Amino acid sequence: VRVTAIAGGTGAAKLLRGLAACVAPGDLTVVGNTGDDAEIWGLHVSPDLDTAVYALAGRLDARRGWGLRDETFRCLDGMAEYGAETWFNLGDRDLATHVFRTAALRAGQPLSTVTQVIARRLGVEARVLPMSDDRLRTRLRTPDGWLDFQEYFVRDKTQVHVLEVWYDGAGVARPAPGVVEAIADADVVAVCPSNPVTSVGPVLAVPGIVDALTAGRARVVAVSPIVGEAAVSGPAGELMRSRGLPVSPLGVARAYAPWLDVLLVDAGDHGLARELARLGVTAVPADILMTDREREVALARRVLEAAA
Ligand code: FO1
Repeated sequence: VRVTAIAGGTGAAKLLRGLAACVAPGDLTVVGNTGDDAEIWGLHVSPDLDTAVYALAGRLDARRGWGLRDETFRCLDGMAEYGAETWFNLGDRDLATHVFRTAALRAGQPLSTVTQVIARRLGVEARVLPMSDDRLRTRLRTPDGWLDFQEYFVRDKTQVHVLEVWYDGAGVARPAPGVVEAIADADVVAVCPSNPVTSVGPVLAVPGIVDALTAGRARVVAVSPIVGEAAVSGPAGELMRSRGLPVSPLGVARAYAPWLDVLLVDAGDHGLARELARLGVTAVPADILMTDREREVALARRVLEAAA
């Protein structure tokens, strides 16, 4: 079974680990969000690509859900001594990834190539692709003006009111090489339980990706990042509201409806099955919280079964 996963950050990492346990490595492709990418200290940081790669390499810090296990932050301390901004916590070993990536990008390599090199060097056999090699940035309008995603998420800890979300560069971005093919040739497209607005939204904003999802023969299965009327983690609720979407699995289905076949929902939300069916989406109850490794694998299996 060929599986292509559309992935954002922390929630995605868990399902990706589960999928990697169920699918032959050559049959798993990850299409990662780059709307969260940021320039920190002059370095190109791709948080969601790195989260996917570190998770698949078995090196993700489990408690934080980002960065590397057994990390140290001595460079960060040094930057603080120089009075640099240190709200974005770059670990020492993680820095090597950003230095390596930035140098390759400056030498003219596309992000997709350097991502693949990083993944291979860390022993990841699945293919990890950025959604695009072109610059696309998620920006958020607040009463005090526009913020980059990481300013909103990390620096301001999401404690600002969001009026609008904008994908800067989406009009001209092209899917990275292999992305459209990975969707078109997949048997299953898994949409990870990531924020529909700031993790999956930027991927869908790249012209050509929704067309590939709509035209493809794959069964498209999403895992709801919402249980009841709240996000499992992060600001998905507030951001869905800013888009006029109900904060419920129904809102997730509405965001994905034209091409979504199946939505895995918490058992307590299965009462929404009829309304979901009206959107053309089949609700499948599942244990979607992935609180341990066995549940990650069990949920991945459920995704594959639901697709079959
Ligand atoms: N998230 C935080 O909440 N605080 C941080 O200081 C932080 C640093 C960081 C460094 C590298 C990296 O790859 C990710 C990092 N993240 C941090 C996570 C990141 O903001 C989020 O994973 C995503 O952008 C949302 O999916």
